[in-house]
Amino acid sequence: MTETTGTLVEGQAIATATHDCIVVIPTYNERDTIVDLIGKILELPRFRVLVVDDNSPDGTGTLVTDLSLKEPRVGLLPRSGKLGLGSAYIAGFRRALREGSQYIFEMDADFSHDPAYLPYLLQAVELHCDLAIGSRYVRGGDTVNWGFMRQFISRSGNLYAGLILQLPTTDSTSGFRCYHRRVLAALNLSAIRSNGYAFQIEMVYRTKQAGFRIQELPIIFPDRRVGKSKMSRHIVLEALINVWRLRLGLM
Ligand SMILES: Nc1nc2c(ncn2[C@@H]2O[C@H](COP(=O)(O)OP(=O)(O)OP(=O)(O)O)[C@@H](O)[C@H]2O)c(=O)[nH]1
Ligand SMILES: [Mg+2]
Repeated sequence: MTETTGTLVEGQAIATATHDCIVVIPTYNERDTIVDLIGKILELPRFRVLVVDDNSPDGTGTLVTDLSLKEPRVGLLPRSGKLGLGSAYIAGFRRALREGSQYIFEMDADFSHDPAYLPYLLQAVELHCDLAIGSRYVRGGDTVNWGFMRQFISRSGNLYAGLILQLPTTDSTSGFRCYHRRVLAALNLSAIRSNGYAFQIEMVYRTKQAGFRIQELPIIFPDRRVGKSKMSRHIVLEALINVWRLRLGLM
């Protein structure tokens, strides 16, 4: 299989048998954390990193470019401007599939997702399921330093989506995940329209509809250490509406 060769595709080293895991990290203004985070991930020998940066005004992309020149396990997918989380992941997934990665992870850049959980998500997919989700709302999971409103929006949004779409998950908006490549290869990525939290919900729904096994694992999720949140009213509204669009087969 081409997955295990080490030749170059479009200037990027493709996955090898020893580096079969890739963490796709979308970034917009994450210069304070991205270098430390990548360093932690690279301590895991099987892992590579692909940052999808939307031309961050704070120079996140430049930092990642500098790292990628020294470290072949780091890649950058630059985009022209802030085009949204969902489309950043789709672009990253396509690249990861093309490069032959077996295990394709999603992760935020702000250290809310502790890289120490990566091997644990990987093990779940290697042994038991096709998609493993780091969950704040299963037993053993939790959030730290969240205000009442943030808790309320996240918990009620997850209940709402779970009920309407009959999801097998308690934390369907979590962006800390490991997909086996067979899931992303089977889904029609061009049909995914959601861009904010709705993107994560839509991906769980489509993964379940396609008959794949999904497992949640508990994570402790602290608030971002530094930098600014990209959550907006628009993102919450998109999620509320798209859940019904999915349910009614309109997207
Ligand atoms: N490429 C790209 N990345 C984005 C975009 N919006 C958010 N991100 C990244 O997606 C990840 C999650 O965004 P966050 O702002 O942390 O969202 P959140 O965790 O719900 O909210 P906070 O933790 O409160 O900031 C971070 O790594 C962001 O930099 C976007 O439009 N494009
Ligand atoms: Mg965050």
